[in-house]
Amino acid sequence: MKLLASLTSPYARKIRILLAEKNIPFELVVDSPWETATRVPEVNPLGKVPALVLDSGEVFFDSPVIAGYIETLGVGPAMLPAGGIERVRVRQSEALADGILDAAVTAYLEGRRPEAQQSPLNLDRQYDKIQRSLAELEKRLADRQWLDGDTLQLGDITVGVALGYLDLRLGYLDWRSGHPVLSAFAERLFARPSFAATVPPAG
Ligand SMILES: N[C@@H](CCC(=O)N[C@@H](CS)C(=O)NCC(=O)O)C(=O)O
Repeated sequence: MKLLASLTSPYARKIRILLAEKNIPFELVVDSPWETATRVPEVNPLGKVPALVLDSGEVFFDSPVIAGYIETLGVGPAMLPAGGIERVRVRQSEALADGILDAAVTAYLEGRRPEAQQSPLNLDRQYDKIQRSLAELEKRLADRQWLDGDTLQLGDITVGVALGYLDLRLGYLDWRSGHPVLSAFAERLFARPSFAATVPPAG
C-alpha cells in the first residue's frame, strides 16, 4: 500500500507513526497538495493528505478513517480498543488532538497571509481553542502514563503529533509553559523511534 503524504503534514505523521509502531511496511509517496504538480486530487477529491492507496486501488482518507482501516489489519500492538466505550474514549482523545491540529493549521495559514489581510479575531479564536484543549489534556492526563488505558493508543499518538506541530509552527505560543504533565508526556513520546523517525523538516 502507498501513503500519500507531505513531510510536514501532522495528520500524515499520525499515520506514519501508527504504521511504524505496528511495523507495517508501506510505500511513502511524498506529495504536497499545495504544489501545482500535486497528484493528491487524483486519489482524494478533497485534495488533502494523508491518503492511503491499497494494492487493490481502493483509497482511504482522512486520517481517522485510515487509522480505523489499519486497525482492521489485525497487526499488533492494538492502538484502538476493539469496541465499546473504550474505543469511543480513544476516538475522543484523537478528536481533541485533531482539533488542536485544525486550529493550529488555521492559525498558521492565517499568519502567513499578508498582514493587512490577517484577522486578529480569527487568530484569537484558534489560540483559544488550542489553550482550552491543552488545559483539558493536562487535566485528563494528570498522573496517568497514557490518556486511555494502560498502553499507547491512537489518542496518545495524535496528542504527541499535535504537540510536535505546535513546536514546528506556533513555537511562540510556548505551550510547555503551564503544562508540566503534557511536557513530560511529550518528551516520553518524542523519544520513541516512531516519533524520532518522522520529525518534520523545518520550513
Ligand atoms: N481531517 C483531515 C485533515 C487533512 C489535512 O487538512 N491535510 C492538509 C495537510 S496538513 C492538507 O492536505 N491540506 C491541503 C488543502 O487543504 O488543500 C485528516 O485528518 O486527514
